[in-house]
Amino acid sequence: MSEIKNKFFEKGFLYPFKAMEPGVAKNINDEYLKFYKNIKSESFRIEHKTKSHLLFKWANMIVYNENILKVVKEILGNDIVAWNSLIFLKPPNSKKFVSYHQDQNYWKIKMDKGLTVQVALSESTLENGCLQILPESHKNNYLHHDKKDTNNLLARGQEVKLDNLEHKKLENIILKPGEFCIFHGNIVHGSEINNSDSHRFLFSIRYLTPDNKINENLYYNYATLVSGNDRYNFFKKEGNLLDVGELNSKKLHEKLITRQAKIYSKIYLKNLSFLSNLMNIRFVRDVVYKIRSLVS
Ligand SMILES: O=C(O)CCC(=O)C(=O)O
Ligand SMILES: [Fe+2]
Repeated sequence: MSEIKNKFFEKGFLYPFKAMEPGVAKNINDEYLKFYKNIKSESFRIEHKTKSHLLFKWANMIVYNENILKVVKEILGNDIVAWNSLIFLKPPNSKKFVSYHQDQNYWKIKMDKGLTVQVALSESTLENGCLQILPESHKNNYLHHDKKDTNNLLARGQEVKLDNLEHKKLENIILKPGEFCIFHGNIVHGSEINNSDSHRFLFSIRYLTPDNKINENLYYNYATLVSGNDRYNFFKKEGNLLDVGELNSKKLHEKLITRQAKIYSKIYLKNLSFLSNLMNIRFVRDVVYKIRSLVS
C-alpha cells in the first residue's frame, strides 16, 4: 500500500495538499461572491450549492483538477466518478454551522470506496469556522440524531453527539486558498460559526469508485467519470459541462435537484408533504425553502 493510502486509512483524513495557486482560488472566490450577491431566486440560492459542477465552469474545472485526482487515485484507484459537489458558504459573522456527522451513513456506499475532497477557495481558519475532524472516527459507526436548526448547513440536520474528550480531540483543518483536505466517507466532521468579517467558502467533492450503488430512494445516481473507466454502469453519466454545453448541463441540474427536493419534502415536510408533487414549480420551491432548506 502506498504511504499516502496507509496514512489516510489510519487517520481517516489528510491535509494540506495544493490544488491551485492562491491567486486562482481568490479569483474564483471573488467571482462567485459577486454572482452570489446577485441571486434573486430563493430556490436557486440554495439549489446551485449542490451538484455545482453541472453549473459552473470553475467547479467543473476543480472536479477534474489533476493535483486533486493524483491524490484521490492513490486511495481509490484509477477508476473514479465525481458523484456530487457542494458549496459550503458561511457569510461573515453568521450563525451558520455544520453539525458533527458521518456522510456515508446516508449514501449507503461501500466502506473505503468513497471520500471527500474539500477545497478552500477562501482562507479557512479557526475564526471563520474551518472544518473540524475527529481523527480515526471513520472506524466506528456513530448514532445520529436530527438537529433541527435553520442555521445548520446540512439539509437534514443530522448530528452525532460528541463527549468532552471527543471535542478536545477534534482537529482544525486550517487551509490557505487553493489548498485541500481529503477525508474518509465515514469520518465524523462538522464546523462552528464564522466569527470573522469575511466569507468562508469551501467546496466539497464526493469521489466514489464506480462499483458503488447509491441509495436511489434518497439520492440521484448520476455522476461524472473523471478518471479511468466505469465497467459497472451503475451511475448514469453526466457529460462534461464544456462538451454538452451550459444549457444542457443546467437542465440536467434542474431535473436532479427537483427530484431531490421532492424526495426530501416527502420525508421532512410532514404536514406539508402534499407539496412534494408541486416541487417542480420553482415558486413552490421558493416558498418551501423559506420554511426549510431541502437539498444539500
Ligand atoms: O464545510 C463544512 O464545514 C462541512 C462540510 C461537510 O460536511 C462535507 O463536506 O461533507
Ligand atoms: Fe459532511
